[in-house]
Amino acid sequence: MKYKGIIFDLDGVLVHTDKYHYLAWKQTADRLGIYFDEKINNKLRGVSRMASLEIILEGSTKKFSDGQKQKLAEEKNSVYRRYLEGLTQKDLGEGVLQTLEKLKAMGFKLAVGSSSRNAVLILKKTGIYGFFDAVSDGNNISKPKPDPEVFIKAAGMLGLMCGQCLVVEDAVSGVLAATAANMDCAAIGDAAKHKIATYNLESINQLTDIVS
Ligand code: B16
Ligand code: MG
Repeated sequence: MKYKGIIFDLDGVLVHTDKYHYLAWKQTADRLGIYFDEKINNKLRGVSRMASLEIILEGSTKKFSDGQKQKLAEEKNSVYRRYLEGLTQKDLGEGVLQTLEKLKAMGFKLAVGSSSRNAVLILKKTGIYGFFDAVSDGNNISKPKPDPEVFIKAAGMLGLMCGQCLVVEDAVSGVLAATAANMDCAAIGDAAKHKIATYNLESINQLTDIVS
C-alpha cells in the first residue's frame, strides 16, 4: 500500500466545532464592539488561537497589550470549552466513524495533527480517542500551520517517515503544512475547493478507496 499512516486534522475533518469557535469568538468580539461574522470565522480555520485573535482584532482601532490579548484568548477558550462539554458522538462528521473503523481494520496507523489545544478533550467527548496511535496538537508545537511541524511530529510519533503518511485536511493552511512536510494530502470541504492538494474529496467515505 502507498501509505502506512494517515494523519487527520481534527476541526473541520473529524468533528465540526466551527460553530462553537464562532459562538465563543462572537461573544468576545461583541463585548469589544468589533464586527465579526461567519465569513471572518472562516478565515480562522486551522489557524492557532492567538493568530485567530489577531485576525479578529484587525477589526478594532484600539491597541491591545500582550497581557490583554492573553486574557481575551483565555476568556474565549473557557466559553468554547463549555460548548465542548456538550459534545457527543453525534458531532462527528458523516462517515467518520465508519471510515476510522475501516482504516484501522486495513492496518493503517492513525494520528491526529491539529492546531487545537483542546484536541484530546474533543476526541474523548466524541468517543474516537481510542482509534489513534498518536495525537500531535497545539500543545506540542511551537510553530502553527502552515508550518509543517505538527505533521512532522505526528509522523515521528507513529514511527514513520513523512513520505509514508497521508494527511487529511479542511484548511488551506493545513494543506500547505502537509506539502511542506513532504506528505500527500487529501483535502475536504473548504480546502478541496482550492484544488491545491494531492486529492480533493467530496466525502470522507472516499478515503478508503484512495489508500487501498
Ligand atoms: P484551540 P484544527 C484548529 O483546529 C481550528 O481549525 C482553528 O479554528 C482553531 O483556532 C485552532 O484549532 C486552535 O484551537 O483554540 O482549541 O486551541 O483544524 O487544526 O484541528
Ligand atoms: Mg481543520
